[in-house]
Amino acid sequence: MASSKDPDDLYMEDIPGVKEALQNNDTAAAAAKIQENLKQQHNIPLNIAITGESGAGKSTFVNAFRGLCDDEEGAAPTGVTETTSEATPYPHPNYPNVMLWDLPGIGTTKFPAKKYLKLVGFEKFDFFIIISATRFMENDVKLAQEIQKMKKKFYFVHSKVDNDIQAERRKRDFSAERTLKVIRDDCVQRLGGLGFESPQVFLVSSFELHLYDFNLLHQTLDRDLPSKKRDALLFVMPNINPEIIRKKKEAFKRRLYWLATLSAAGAAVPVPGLSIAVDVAVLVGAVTDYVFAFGLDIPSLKRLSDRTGVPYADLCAVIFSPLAAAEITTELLLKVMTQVGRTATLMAAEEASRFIPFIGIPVAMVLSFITTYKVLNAILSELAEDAEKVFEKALV
Ligand SMILES: Nc1nc2c(ncn2[C@@H]2O[C@H](COP(=O)(O)OP(=O)(O)O)[C@@H](O)[C@H]2O)c(=O)[nH]1
Ligand SMILES: [Mg+2]
Repeated sequence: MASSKDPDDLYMEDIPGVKEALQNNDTAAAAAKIQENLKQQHNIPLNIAITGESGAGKSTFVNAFRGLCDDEEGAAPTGVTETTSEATPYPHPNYPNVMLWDLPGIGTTKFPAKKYLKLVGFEKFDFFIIISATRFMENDVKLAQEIQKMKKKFYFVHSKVDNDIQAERRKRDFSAERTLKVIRDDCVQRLGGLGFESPQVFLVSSFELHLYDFNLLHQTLDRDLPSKKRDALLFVMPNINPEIIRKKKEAFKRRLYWLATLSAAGAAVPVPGLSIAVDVAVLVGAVTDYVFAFGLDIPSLKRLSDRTGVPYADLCAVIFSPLAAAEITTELLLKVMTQVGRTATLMAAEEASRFIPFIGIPVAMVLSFITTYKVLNAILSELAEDAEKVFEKALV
């Protein structure tokens, strides 16, 4: 971001007209604008194309990215010979606005790159991931060049790197680092020979996304994506390290401001035990979002258990928040909010009051803002901590 401003402050200015509406005491208009904006943020589409030769590991990557086992219902079929020449969309289970497209290998379609891209409908994709399990081929390069011409982004991924490591491990002077460097150099050199000067190549294992370059791939995509699409990608990222979890928390924290303002605008029902009135449906939506992004909903936890072999009960055992591994209902959320609201420290109040951008609003509104901010912030922190504990249990 080319601004020296606090990113939180930038967020505050994001919804035009809200501040004015509140200053004019038009709380209904302010609430409507915020709600509309939150809804839009939630539905930002992201279409990711996965391409590469048959057997490269495209379908396996699509499943791993979505946290699915290869034999699960809704998973892309793997280890099968491609029979279709069309791109197959696979929505993320928790965020159907994010779609992974399993593309046929260009070789299987027998089309030149330009025609192939037209056939799969290249316009709709935000970027392409070109996968190869062996060496990148002429087809891969031609495709990349054509994608570039279409002003789209692409990323080279060398898959099944766990196999490479496994094979090298037998050698006496084995070093994982050195092996990875050799593979990377080889890919780069090969692509150079085919006409691509110093390309970036990511080494990935779909069976072990938390190792190797998958995290680097995310960082690179995050940097290249337009800012409004970054959170969409972030929220579907598997929890491959504590850093991802922290980033998710920060992204949600920026949105807290609007949720708190919404409750300050007060078009809502009162919460017993707390001196606030909130739009409970919106809060249920927000907290469900936290739980989904952290992978703490029951289906996500079950999938994680299936993928890692760590029993579901063991994963649940490290969870603290009553909102994780549970169905989030209005009743449950109100109960948790009341409990958290009573015990949440005042620390967050100061933090929250820093955000209130309009002076002269009624004290009740300020209180409502701060309370909602505090309560949601406490819930968010608890869930992030749970996500970290689950991550540790499952992968460390
Ligand atoms: N060891 C290992 N095998 C993989 C990996 N990705 C895919 N495979 C295997 O490679 C084979 C082909 O994978 P698939 O996803 O069907 O390839 P596609 O034809 O490109 O969709 C399957 O047997 C997968 O299990 C990986 O990261 N590591
Ligand atoms: Mg496939």
